[in-house]
Amino acid sequence: MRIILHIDLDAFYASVEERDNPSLKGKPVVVGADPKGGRGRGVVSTCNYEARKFGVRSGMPINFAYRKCPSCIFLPVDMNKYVAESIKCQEIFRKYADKFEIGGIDEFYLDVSERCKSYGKAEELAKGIKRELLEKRKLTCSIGISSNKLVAKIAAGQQKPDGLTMVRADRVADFLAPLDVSALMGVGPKTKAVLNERDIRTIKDLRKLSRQQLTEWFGKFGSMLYDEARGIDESPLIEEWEVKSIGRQITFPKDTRDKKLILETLMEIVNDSIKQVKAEKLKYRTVTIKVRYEDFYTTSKAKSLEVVHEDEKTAQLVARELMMPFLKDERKVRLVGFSVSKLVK
Ligand code: TTP
Ligand code: MG
Repeated sequence: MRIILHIDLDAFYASVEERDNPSLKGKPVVVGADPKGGRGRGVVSTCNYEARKFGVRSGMPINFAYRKCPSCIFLPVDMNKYVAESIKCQEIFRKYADKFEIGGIDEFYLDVSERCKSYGKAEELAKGIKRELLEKRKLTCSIGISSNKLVAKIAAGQQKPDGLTMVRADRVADFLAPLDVSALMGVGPKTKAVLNERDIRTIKDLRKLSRQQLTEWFGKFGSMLYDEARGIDESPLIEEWEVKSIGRQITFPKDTRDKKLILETLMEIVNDSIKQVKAEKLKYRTVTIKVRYEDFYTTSKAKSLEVVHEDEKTAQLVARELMMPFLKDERKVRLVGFSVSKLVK
């Protein structure tokens, strides 16, 4: 039998900003695009729990958020800072795991089956993780403990922020029964609508359907849903390094057609990005560049390399080659971007 922990940091980007700027303490904070007094474009990345009281949510257009809470403090997204913080947190969490999987920038799975022979031990371990995170990084997280990834993740979301929810193997079915079907992996608005139309709202309702019925409606995913509704999930932890990409972009102070300036700027961000790649002991396989013209038309081009690289030289050459055709355009350039992906440890 396995014991799996799921850790999800609370209001991650906003918590990092609050920690680093104590004057924000207790105030509603939104991290995302610039609201420009209600005329801004782009969305909310996240917000702290104070801002959530006003109805602000991740993914909401930033000017909606501004209307809901003009007194909120709006901060830009500082991705480099959050990536660096995520890595610091991982260093803490990894020590507590037999196997470790990165689920996203602020979520992690820990298989602790070998070191914890009981749920009681796992609960103590989880408390230790929370203590060390608070002490060393001044952050809080919510942890779910159960017999697989699916239920551990759902459990982690039950008592946010700063929660700890343990669902022993024999309690899984009861724990899931009253929850909304959207709690399950892969059930988005579309699947939920199909189910709700047939009056299926909770996971308990979902269990009334046969595997065959669900497969008819949803194909292979239907069969997965049948298992999920019963809390069955055998999927192992995937330990591979999974940071999606590392990159930068720069908007020129003035739109420009100056090829030299554009290429120099591109090389600067190439070098910055590769520095980060090296610092994180990664290698890259794919190079992407991005161009936005004065009319905001935005385009990008990528190239995948035969083997992985870690040097600036290759990145510079490929980035330059990818950029050349875009410099033939009549339009002035407003922004250039660069990133590497397919990263491996
Ligand atoms: P989440 O863990 O979904 O959200 P959160 O950590 O901000 O808040 P919670 O306490 O509910 O866990 O996402 C982690 C980070 O990912 C979040 O801080 C910002 C980013 N993010 C986006 O940029 N856009 C989004 O739509 C979501 C959901 C998250
Ligand atoms: Mg989170």
